[in-house]
Amino acid sequence: MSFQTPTVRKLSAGCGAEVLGVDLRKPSNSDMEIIRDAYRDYGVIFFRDQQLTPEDHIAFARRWGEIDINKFFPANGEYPEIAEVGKEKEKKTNIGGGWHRDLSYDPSPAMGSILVARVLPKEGGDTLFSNMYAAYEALSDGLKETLSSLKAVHSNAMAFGAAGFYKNSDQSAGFKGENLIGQAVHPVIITHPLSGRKALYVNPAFTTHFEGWTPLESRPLLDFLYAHAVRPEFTCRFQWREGSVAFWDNRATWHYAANDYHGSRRLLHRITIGGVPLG
Ligand SMILES: O=C(O)CCC(=O)C(=O)O
Ligand SMILES: [Fe+2]
Repeated sequence: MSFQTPTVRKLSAGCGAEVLGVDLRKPSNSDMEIIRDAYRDYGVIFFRDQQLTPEDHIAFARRWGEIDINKFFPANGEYPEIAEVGKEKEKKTNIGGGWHRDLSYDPSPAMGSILVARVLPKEGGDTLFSNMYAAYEALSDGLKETLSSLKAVHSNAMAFGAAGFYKNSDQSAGFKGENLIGQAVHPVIITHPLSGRKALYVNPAFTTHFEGWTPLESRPLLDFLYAHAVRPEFTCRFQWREGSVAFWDNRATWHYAANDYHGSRRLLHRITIGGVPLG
């Protein structure tokens, strides 16, 4: 039991917050309420100086919902619930090295992930996030209106298929499931299931086109949205330290893993929590 009240401190005006003064091995009910509110309000939250074993990581994740076991990433041998997000020192390709939200190609896309630092480079390897509520809110009324009637197709083939990015990179040996590709259709603007707020939902890694439009017709508007969505005002940048934990909401944010630590190893443990269909 912790007797301290956790403090929530924004990481930047537009995105993310640190929740300080909580031990994730044994959060009290009131700690959980503060964490839940911060998660809903900021889209991504960060913790410092944690000491989570893999079992603690799994137990904390289970408090949020069912664990989604990743079809593509290498699992940690002993714990199938934990995906290994890593880059060995001789590799050049990292995981998540472009702006994206995870798993938007699933019909019920994952709620979010809890990422725990295990091995960090001496410098570099930050993770950036962008707030898709802010991105939506900053659009003109005219474009909001146009987007509100559109749906988009999301596919994992470009990233995880046999001809996809990872299978044709120096990370290919670690990836599996290239025969499990699939797609889903979601509204371009979702109403977030926890906050009730509207958020932009297309993303550069997985969205292929607007439903009923060709990929070529879709490209210019998607490209505009992708450039808009990562305006610095909507983003924050998290510097990992030993003991750091990030917990993001895939529906409310995008993320980007900076690939600026060639020659060093980096390893994080990720647990993903299942989600619901989006409307
Ligand atoms: O390594 C990171 O910082 C994030 C990688 C990523 O995109 C993910 O785990 O979903
Ligand atoms: Fe990711």
